[in-house]
Amino acid sequence: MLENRISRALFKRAKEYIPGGVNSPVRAFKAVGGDPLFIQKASGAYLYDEDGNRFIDYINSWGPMILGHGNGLIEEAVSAAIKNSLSFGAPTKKEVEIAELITEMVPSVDKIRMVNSGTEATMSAIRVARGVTGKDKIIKFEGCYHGHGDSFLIAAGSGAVTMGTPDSPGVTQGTAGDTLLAPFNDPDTVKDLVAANEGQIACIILEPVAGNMGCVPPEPGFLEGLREMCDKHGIILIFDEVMTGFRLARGGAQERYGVVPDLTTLGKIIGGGMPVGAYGGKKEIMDYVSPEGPVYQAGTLSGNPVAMSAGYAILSYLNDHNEVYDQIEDTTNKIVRGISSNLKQLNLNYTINQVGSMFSLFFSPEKITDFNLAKRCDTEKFGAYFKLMLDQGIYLAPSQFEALFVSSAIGEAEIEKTIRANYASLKSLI
Ligand code: HOZ
Repeated sequence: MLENRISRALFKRAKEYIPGGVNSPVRAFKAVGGDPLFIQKASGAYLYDEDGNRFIDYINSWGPMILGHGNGLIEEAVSAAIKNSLSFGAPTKKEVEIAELITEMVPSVDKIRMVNSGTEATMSAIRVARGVTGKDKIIKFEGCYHGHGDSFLIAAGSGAVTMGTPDSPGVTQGTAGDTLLAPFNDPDTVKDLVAANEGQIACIILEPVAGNMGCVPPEPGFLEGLREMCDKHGIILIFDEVMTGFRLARGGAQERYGVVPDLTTLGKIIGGGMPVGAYGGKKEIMDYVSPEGPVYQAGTLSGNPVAMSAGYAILSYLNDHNEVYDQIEDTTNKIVRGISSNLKQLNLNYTINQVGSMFSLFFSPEKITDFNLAKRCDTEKFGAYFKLMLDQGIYLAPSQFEALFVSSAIGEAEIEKTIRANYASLKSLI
């Protein structure tokens, strides 16, 4: 059993002053039971909590730490930037350099605007889509999560579904009415929605590989079909690549699947662990953004020099070291193969989804292609599994409805330990 006396005491204090004791809901461990661990530090593949326990990290800050924790390059870049002050609220050279780099790495992006989080990026992107098209409605997919902007908290995945509030109170009916919903991987419903709302739809937004209902890949032809539909009806296609950008390939899911969106939202890896988001796309669309165009969006800390330095350091590294993608995919393949073999040996028929270095073990025998199927998983069993893994030093996302992220710091020893812990955990659940 894990010794977590200090974490428990901190959680008790936190609950007095912070709603639910956390600054982001999934962290409260509500979906898996028990008290959250308070993390003190991390290094390479490992997290260390306040009680001195060590865990192999499969969250990696929900994606950004693709090179593991404490990467020297990023730390050096941040230290150098800090010496020049933490913030200016004025343009900097680093902003130009990172914009040039991103447009090189993600060819669909001609121009990019930096913001502070993925939520800001998606909120701004749909505003631009509405401004450009003069239309109000958007189509989103059930179980996709695009941050906590009002328009997206409808059938939302991630923490919203984990906490049982996929449709959050506080979102007005007017806003909700402009968000049309389709099941992920269901082009026919999208077609029907487009036909029933002809001339009213500004954009279709999706995670090209969903990571917020667990990892759910697009079925063959799904992304291509959306691209065609958008072209035919003058709808802007937005790929939310906050999770997949710079993770599934240098150019994100759009490179991996060869489908080009009009707008892309980014976050997580783009800041190397600092709070950063961004949205970008075709020049003619991005030129609608203020001060070039009429669509307003601004931010005091946008393009913050420290965050830009961290982001530039990690992106330049990834740009020059494409082999990282093969390495983390290979690591993930090994883990997934090990878990599959455990399932076989134990005669269990759970489902594993994987794309590159993202994966999920679903406690369900069904093929998981959408939110409804994901929701049919045995979440109680997942909770028990999560705790058993934690007890053996493996830190998974504390919800069935989140993808796991593999970093390049995970080596053979960690792979073996993870597979062994998975076997023991699954066995004790039978
Ligand atoms: N919404 C994030 C995962 N999809 C969780 C972020 C966090 O709790 O840090």
